Amino acid sequence: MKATKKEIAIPFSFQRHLLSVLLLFIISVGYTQNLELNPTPQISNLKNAIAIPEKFKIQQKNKDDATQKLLATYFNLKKTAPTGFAVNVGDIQSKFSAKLKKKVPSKPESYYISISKNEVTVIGRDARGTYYGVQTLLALLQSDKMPLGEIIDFPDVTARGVVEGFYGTPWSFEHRIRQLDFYGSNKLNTYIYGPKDDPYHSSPNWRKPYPTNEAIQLKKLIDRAELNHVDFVWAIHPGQDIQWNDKDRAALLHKFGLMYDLGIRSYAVFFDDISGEGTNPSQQAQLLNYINSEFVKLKKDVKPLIMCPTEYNKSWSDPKSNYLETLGKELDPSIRIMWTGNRVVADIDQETMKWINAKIQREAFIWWNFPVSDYVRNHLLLGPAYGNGTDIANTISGFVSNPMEHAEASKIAIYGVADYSWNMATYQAEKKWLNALKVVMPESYPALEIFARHNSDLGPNGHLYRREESVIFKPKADLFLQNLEANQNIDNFYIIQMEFQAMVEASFILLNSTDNPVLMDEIRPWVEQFKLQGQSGLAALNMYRALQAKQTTDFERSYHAFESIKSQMYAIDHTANQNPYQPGIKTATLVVAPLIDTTFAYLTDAYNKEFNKNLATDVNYNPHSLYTTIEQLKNQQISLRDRTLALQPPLEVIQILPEAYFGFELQEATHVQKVAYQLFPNSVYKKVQLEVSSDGTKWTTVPAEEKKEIMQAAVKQVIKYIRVRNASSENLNFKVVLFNAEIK
Ligand code: 14T
Repeated sequence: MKATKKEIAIPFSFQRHLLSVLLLFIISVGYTQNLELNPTPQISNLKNAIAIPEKFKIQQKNKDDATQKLLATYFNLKKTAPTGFAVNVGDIQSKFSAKLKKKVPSKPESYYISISKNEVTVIGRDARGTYYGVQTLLALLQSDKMPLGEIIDFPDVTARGVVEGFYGTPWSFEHRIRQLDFYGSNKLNTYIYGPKDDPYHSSPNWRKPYPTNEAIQLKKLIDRAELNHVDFVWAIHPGQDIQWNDKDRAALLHKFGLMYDLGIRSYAVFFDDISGEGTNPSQQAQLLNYINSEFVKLKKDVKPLIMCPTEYNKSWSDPKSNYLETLGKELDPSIRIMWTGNRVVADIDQETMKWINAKIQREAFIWWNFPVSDYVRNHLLLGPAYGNGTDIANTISGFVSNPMEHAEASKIAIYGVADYSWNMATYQAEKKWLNALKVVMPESYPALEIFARHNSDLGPNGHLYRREESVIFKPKADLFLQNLEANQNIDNFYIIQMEFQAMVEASFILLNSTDNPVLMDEIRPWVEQFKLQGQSGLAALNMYRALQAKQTTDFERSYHAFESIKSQMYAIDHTANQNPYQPGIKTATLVVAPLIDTTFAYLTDAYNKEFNKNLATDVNYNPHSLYTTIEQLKNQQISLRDRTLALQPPLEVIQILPEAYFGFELQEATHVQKVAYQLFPNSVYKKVQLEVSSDGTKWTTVPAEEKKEIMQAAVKQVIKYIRVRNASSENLNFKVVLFNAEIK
């Protein structure tokens, strides 16, 4: 149990009663469970519920503005009743009995609550602890009954929250406001503002002040963060063009000063995703130490600096460079260093932490790249937040989640992160996930559950990160296919049918729901797609029934219905969410989609054989493949849209050795019309060649012309292979921005 942890000073009186508390804890678990407190309190010893009091006598000892406003959302503070249920709120400096004060853990942000028949007392270790105590009290008041007893609570991890650090459309002002409120009520204390697409965060405009309108908006967010006791960490990303000189040093300090005037009291400097001079660890350390001594320390009210290193994950850390060791040695020990784990996208365990902490000589600040979807933008990641060790609390200085550009949908994962980082040992991913669904959709959560259960995996991707999906349904789908393909009786036909029906019904319910329109605005095209997908499943099952009964008319009707549904799905995939990276709308890709497509192909084939027909067995199938020698590209997806075959471009810089290449292998020799590719920087155009071949051995160079940074070539040949090859003798580093071929 938590009370035995040695780094937390537990009051002596409490230790004496450890055993009885343990017993009470076990007895009260059944009760506290339906309270759905998030995060789960460390020690809650609650029993004997009373009716929720109606008249409150507020005895204010609290001076914190945020807590005051929070109390005012529930209690009438202006006109408190002379008698009634007494509410005593204050921090450890306030007037409370020594006996009660002793119960407050010594850890920052901790609080103690005692509830009796006549009164409740909330004492915080500090202002934030008091605020959290009141959040817990208000959550208790939301339930049907008010429990009696006590709660002793404190966070496991110092900094807990979210880093808005993804590529793509940054969150809107309204979304950020909703997020900050959500963090407050779930005891998350950190919001790191670092959207890759804010020009004033990154090169070259990091030096400039925000224009007035942007500054006004930011100020409002900063105030909102304060109201929620969230540290608004403003991040700067100067590495791509920073000069290691006094001028840029001053520019950085100046920008920090401007942000200070807007109300910022926490800062981060990101050196991720850069190349060149900016990556030098000694220079980075010098600059940060300078900011630390000339700004952070002088201001007194500024929190410790956070930095994101260039080598921010193990797979990118070059053993020869000594980059991380240099930071470890040279960076002031008060500066926090971020880490994403063994890979760019990874879950964190003890091993991960041992490795990195030894190198950087401090506890790494975890940047968890979940549920971020900027490298699989056609998917929604709505599953539970699982996979991180529940034994790493003492080895990290922070834990923040990098979310999806869909802010509201990201709350499902963030809710779990709030619990995980507050109380790791008791964290149950699945249980918290179910609660989260209720929180984001208080009415339609059963429908959301069906949708979310089937929309959690990312599909194959360059980061090799996958999530479980359709877990309960998978064995049923497997059994169905096994029986189908063995030509055996399908015992669980109705179970499969019910699932497809549930998909359709859940979609209708969601599309008509009003309990979270903000969420629906984000996920609507995926729900539309999911509805059609369920309907396509039902059509496939009808094909099965018709084939069994040898009803050819019915079979062909269902077959054509299936085709028509697929063509509607194709239309959605080609109109909604048309970003240049992973355009389109994909749903239930891990289990449900293959089940439906395999069933359809199998049945059509069987029908063709039995009735001597020639119906097509695949719909929307892309027969072409990626053709490359470059490891970093091998897991990249390719798409066929209308007649254009396209490589879905990765975000990162690709290393390409002499003679290495990337391109397409077409299913058969095909008439290729136009090819276009864009690489960054453009200077590499001189060093690569566009080539085509009909057998993969004899290659012909195709001349290409640069138009608006894009290389374009008219091929007009029947060929099977097409590629861009490094024709120089150098190792090239570039980003593939675009590569596509128009085929007949
Ligand atoms: F800074 C980091 F810790 C980090 O993870 N940076 C980015 C992040 O902004 C992005 O959302 C995330 C998921 O795509 O991964 C990092 O992005 C990349 C990934 C790459 F492979 C940036 C450059 C890359 F080469």
